[in-house]
This record gives sequence, C-alpha cells and structure tokens, in this order.
Amino acid sequence: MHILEEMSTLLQQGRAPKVKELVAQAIDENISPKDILEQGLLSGMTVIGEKFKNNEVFVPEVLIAARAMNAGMEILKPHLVSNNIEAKGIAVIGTVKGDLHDIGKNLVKMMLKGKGLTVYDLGVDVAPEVFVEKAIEYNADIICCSALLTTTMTEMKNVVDKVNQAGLHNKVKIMIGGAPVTQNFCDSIGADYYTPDAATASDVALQICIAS
Ligand code: B1M
Repeated sequence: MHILEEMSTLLQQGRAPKVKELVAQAIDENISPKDILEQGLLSGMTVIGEKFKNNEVFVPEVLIAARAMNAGMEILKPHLVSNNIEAKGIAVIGTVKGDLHDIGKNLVKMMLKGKGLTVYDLGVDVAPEVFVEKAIEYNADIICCSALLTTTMTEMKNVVDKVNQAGLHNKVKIMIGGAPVTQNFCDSIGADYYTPDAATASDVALQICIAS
C-alpha cells in the first residue's frame, strides 16, 4: 500500500503513534508536505467525517481519529510553514455565553482543522463581544457559534447584532449549530449558515473560505 494511503487508513483507525511515524517517514522520502496533508491526513479525516455523518462511526471514533490527525500535524506543521502552504481560511469558534457544553464544539473544531482551516478556539461561555474582538484580532473569515441549551441559543442573536454593530458582516460569516438550533432559527436571527453536524460544518466552512 502507498505510504499516504496507509497513513489515511491508520488515521481512520485512530493510531496516533503510527500516523506520526508515517508522516516522519514520508518527509524523509521527500513526499511534499502538501501531498502528505491532503492525500494522507485530510483524506483520512474526510472518510471519518462522512462516516460520522452517516452514523457509521460515533463520537469516540471521531475523537481518536482527530487525535491521530493532530499527532500527524505536530510533525508536519513546521514543514507546511516552510513550504508556504497557505491556510485555507481562518475560523474562530466557541460555545455561547452561559453554555458549558463543548463536546460538539470540539468536534466541529477538529473537522474544520481537518479541512485545513486555522481555528482559534475561544472555549465555552463566550460573550458576544469576545467573538467579535477575536474575529477582528485573528482576521477571521468565519465565526462559529455552538449552543446546546434552548436558554443559551438566544445568545447567537447577540453575536449577530455585535457583528453588525462592528460593521463586520460584509467580511465575516456567522455559522451556528448545536442540538436545539435549526435553519428557521438561523434565518430568524440573521446568521449566515446553520449546519446540523460537524462534517457538514467543515464542508460549509471550507466553501465560505474559498469564496471569500
Ligand atoms: Co447538558 N443538557 N446540561 N450537560 N447535556 C443537554 C444538552 C440536554 C438536552 C439534556 C436533557 O435534558 N435531555 C439539556 C438541554 C435541554 C434544553 O435546553 N433543551 C441539558 C441540560 C438541561 C443541562 C444543564 C442545564 C443541567 C443542569 O445543570 N440542570 C447543564 C447546563 C450547564 C451549562 O451549560 N450552563 C448541563 C450540563 C451538562 C454537563 C456539564 C454535565 C455535560 C457537558 C460536558 C461537556 O460538554 N464538556 C452535559 C452533557 C454531556 C449533555 C448531553 C448528555 C450530551 C451533549 C453532547 O455532548 N452530545 C445532552 C443530551 C443530549 O444531547 N443527548 C445535554 C454529543 C455532541 C457530539 O453532540 O453537542 O449536539 P452536540 O454536537 C453535534 C451537533 O449538535 C453539531 O455537531 C456536533 C457533532 O455532529 N454542532 C454544531 C454542535 N455545535 C455546532 C456548531 C456548528 C455546527 C454544528 O457550527 C458552528
């Protein structure tokens, strides 16, 4: 099996130390960092993302695959930088004010990273103005808000309002998600995108960044 295919398969199995080893071996064999990223690591994460969307794998498998992705990225990152591969886009992500649920948000973050985006994680209980401050500081293309409670999803409207007040909405798109969030809710608060799961979120985020 070609080394990049093997890397993709091992990543899907969540075998972090083996993935790390293969990334180092591929670098030694002068395979380009771009090919290692796209045909090895990202290809594996894409398969996992699709399987997750189709309920063929579940949260634990996604988390261990993401850990293997991060292990491989540790080795690859310095080489990507030196080869001037541009990040595909920049996202800030957080769980909204008053809400401490972060498992779904972390999955979305990992899937975004898996698509080659640079992601700044603001954590949980993030105030609307912090989303805006950090989007400006990091020159983000997209603000990603997660909420798991019907009582906190209303904070997403405050994020939209703050983005509008800052005159940023022509530059930054707002994507929202989380179990109680719906497309109707998204439309009603003037957010740009609702996505129901981490794999769809990463697909849409990549499209947003490519278009911007
Ligand atoms: Co909480 N909790 N919880 N909880 N909790 C829920 C959400 C609840 C539905 C349980 C229930 O009553 N059946 C309920 C909410 C009811 C409601 O508002 N409708 C609830 C409640 C009430 C509470 C507390 C108020 C309980 C209390 O203290 N009385 C409290 C609130 C604390 C707070 O946030 N201020 C609370 C606390 C907690 C724990 C701390 C114990 C823990 C969180 C641990 C953590 O996150 N680190 C917890 C948990 C684990 C849950 C359940 C059991 C599981 C949530 C989860 O992680 N799911 C949950 C019940 C349930 O959902 N079955 C529940 C797995 C995760 C992968 O799914 O987060 O939906 P999810 O993410 C998905 C999608 O939604 C989407 O992609 C992800 C993967 O595909 N997605 C996005 C998420 N964010 C996205 C953003 C995007 C796009 C897609 O774009 C930006």
